[in-house]
Amino acid sequence: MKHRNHAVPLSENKHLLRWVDKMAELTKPAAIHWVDGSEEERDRLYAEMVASGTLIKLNQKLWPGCYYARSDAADVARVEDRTFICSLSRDSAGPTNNWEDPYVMRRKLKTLFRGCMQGRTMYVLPFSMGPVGSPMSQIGVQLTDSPYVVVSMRIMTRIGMPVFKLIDRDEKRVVPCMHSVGAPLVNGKKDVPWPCNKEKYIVHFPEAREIWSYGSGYGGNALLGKKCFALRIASNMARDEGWMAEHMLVAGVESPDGEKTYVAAAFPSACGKTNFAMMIPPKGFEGWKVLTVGDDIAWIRPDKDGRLRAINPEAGFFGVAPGTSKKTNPNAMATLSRNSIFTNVALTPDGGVWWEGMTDEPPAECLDWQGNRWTPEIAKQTGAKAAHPNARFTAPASQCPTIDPAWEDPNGVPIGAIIFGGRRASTIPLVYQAFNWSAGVYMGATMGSEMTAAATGTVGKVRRDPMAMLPFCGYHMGDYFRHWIKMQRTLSVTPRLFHVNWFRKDAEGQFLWPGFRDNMRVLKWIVDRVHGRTHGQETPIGWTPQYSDIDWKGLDFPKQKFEELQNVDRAAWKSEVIGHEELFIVLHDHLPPEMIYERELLICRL
Ligand code: SAT
Ligand code: MN
Repeated sequence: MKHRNHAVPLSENKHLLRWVDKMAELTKPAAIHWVDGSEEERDRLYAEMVASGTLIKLNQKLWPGCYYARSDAADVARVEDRTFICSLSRDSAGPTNNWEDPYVMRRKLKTLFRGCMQGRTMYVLPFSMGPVGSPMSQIGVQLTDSPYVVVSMRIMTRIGMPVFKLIDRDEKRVVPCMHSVGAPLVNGKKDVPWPCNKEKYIVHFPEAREIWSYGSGYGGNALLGKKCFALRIASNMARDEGWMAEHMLVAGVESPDGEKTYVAAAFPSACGKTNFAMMIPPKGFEGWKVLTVGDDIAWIRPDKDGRLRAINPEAGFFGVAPGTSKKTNPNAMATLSRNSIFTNVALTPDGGVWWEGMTDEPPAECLDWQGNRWTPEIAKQTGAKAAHPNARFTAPASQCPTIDPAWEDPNGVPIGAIIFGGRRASTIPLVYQAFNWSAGVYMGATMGSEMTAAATGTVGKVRRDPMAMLPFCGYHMGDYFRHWIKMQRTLSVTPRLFHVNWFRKDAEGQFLWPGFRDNMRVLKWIVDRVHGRTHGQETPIGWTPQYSDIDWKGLDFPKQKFEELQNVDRAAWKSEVIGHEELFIVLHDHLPPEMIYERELLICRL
């Protein structure tokens, strides 16, 4: 292949060319690189980053095509308190988002971005969220001074020439995504492996459909197709256009006789969406299969027959590494075995990677996520972790052994059930089904979960996280509930709505449920409910399975323990409902009346 001169624009779109000029004028990069998405380009970027110290090339015999990065110790997760929804009015952003006047914010951003790319290359990175050309897809262009972001986005989205071609056809609005690590190389300043800035801004302009991100190179802060576009901006598009942008995995359940049922499931970050999406059925479920469409984000739209269909807007998995193993998720392990990027895990002496939970036996020694010597003894003495708790793998979805044959279907897959779930030590049963759509919306709206390391904050504290969208809904949460309620009117078949909790504990603080593969037993009950062929027992909170409704083949699980798991404690639920108030009070002036009715009905039933 002829070597491409990346300084030459790869698009003829006047708006795009003008915008790139304007942004270069503002940020003053030393060079501009138009990203074609080729393998040659990828290899060159990897080689440059290895030379500059940003990446370490892993042992290619053990980890073919894999690279390793250590971030700055202060740039390790999404920064929710630095994330802004700058809608024209404060009211449209709602009380759960940080808001700033868009004019004030634009002025601030201009100051921050002025000259911020000096000494660096500005990459012009076109990407498609969803299969290129699908009617359900959207396109964006990210300008970034981080080559790490370029190679990561190459895995996580569809990038390069095919997208420039789409842009040149000028049929779809392009979402401009401006990104800088905020570390100009001026006055002979030497570069560091992970440039970033102490001051961080992750900014969304919902009306202009625009994203500006400054100061961070990590995950959802910097890979702007992910949470910024596919959730915060897309939730605004979806509300306006009658579809849904959700923080959900999508998986297909195939029965031994070939019946296929797709489910979408909303769990907060780092609560097991990736494991669930790639589940291997347990002993006793021979012939059953779970196939993976997506592990994090779903775009869902009614088709012409009034059925909800979903696509995965992403093309890769940005999964939490710690805890991932051949035992807990062999499909993820196979997916990440090649052509992947590892960030903030540990580096082993043979040029491989390791993280807590990957193997039963830790390596005798390794370098931790900050490059310090780590041994199991040091860990015992100091509590030091080899991998950061939010260490991630970035791996191509196409490499997943259970990837669904329809995962790139431009029209998406039909959704039979939507499952909500959180991490809750008490009160919430293993599984229950909402009585109907509006009760289900209430169920999703009042979801709570103990916080994890995926965001900076207090790990372990229960926070209300409606539909797992609290940090990702790009407009007023009350209006978002209203949109959910309204969606039902456009449907002829409504998916059934469920709630699961794999994390309930007994009085001794031990998990009651084995989880992982055994979640298939719960999933099978859900699928049977969707097809109307199993029993549901009426309780104050919804329909629940009885012991005999669950398929226990291959697992010896005592009935009494199941009943403890499913127990609806009325006193605990009464305080749970008071907990719901906490969020409803702040949303009150936008809350749809259905939420109040559902709450009253629930209180009456209790
Ligand atoms: O950092 S990301 O937002 O991409 C991952 C997550 O928190 O789910
Ligand atoms: Mn997520």
